[in-house]
Amino acid sequence: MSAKSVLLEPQHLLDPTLEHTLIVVKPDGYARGLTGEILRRIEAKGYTMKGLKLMVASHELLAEHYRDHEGKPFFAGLLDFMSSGPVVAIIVEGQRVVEGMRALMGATDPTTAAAGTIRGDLGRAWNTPHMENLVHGSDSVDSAKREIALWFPEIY
Ligand code: DAT
Ligand code: MG
Repeated sequence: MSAKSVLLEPQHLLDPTLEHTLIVVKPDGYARGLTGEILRRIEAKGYTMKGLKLMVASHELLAEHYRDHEGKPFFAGLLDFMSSGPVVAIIVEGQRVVEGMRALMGATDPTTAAAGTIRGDLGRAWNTPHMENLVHGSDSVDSAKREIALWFPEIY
C-alpha cells in the first residue's frame, strides 16, 4: 500500500461563531528557533490554532498582504525580508482574538515594545535596514478575513 498524505481541511475546523486572526511567525522568528515559544504563548493565552503551515511567501502574496503600506519607504525592504526564508502561517481562533493577539504581540517597534509581549521579550533592533519584529497579527476583524483568505486560499 502506498503512503498517502492527507490534507486537513480547515473549513471543517473553523467555528463560525468565533473570531479568527491571521498570525505569521516571520523569517526572523523561524530562523531564531522561536516558533515554538511564540506558539506556546498563543496556546497559553487560551487561543486555539486552526490551520498552520510552513511556507516561503512570494512577493506577490506579500504585496497583497501589505497593500496598505504600498508607497511607504520601507515597503520594498519589508517584502524582501518577509520572503527571505520560511514563515509559519497560523489561523488562531477565540473570542476577541484579533485584539487579544495584538496585545500579546506588543507594539510594532521591538526595541520599545512592552516587556511581557512577544516583540518586547524576544525582539530587538539589529544591524538591518528593515525591522525584524518576529510576528504578524491582523489589525482588525475585516483585515483578518482578508488575510486568512489570502494565506489559506484552500479554505475557500
Ligand atoms: P504591525 O506589524 O505592528 O501591524 P504595521 O502594519 O504598521 O505594523 O507595519 C507592518 C510591518 O512593516 C511591521 O511589522 C514592520 C514594518 N514596518 C512598519 N513600520 C516601519 C518603519 N517605520 N520602518 C521599517 N519597517 C517598518
Ligand atoms: Mg499591520
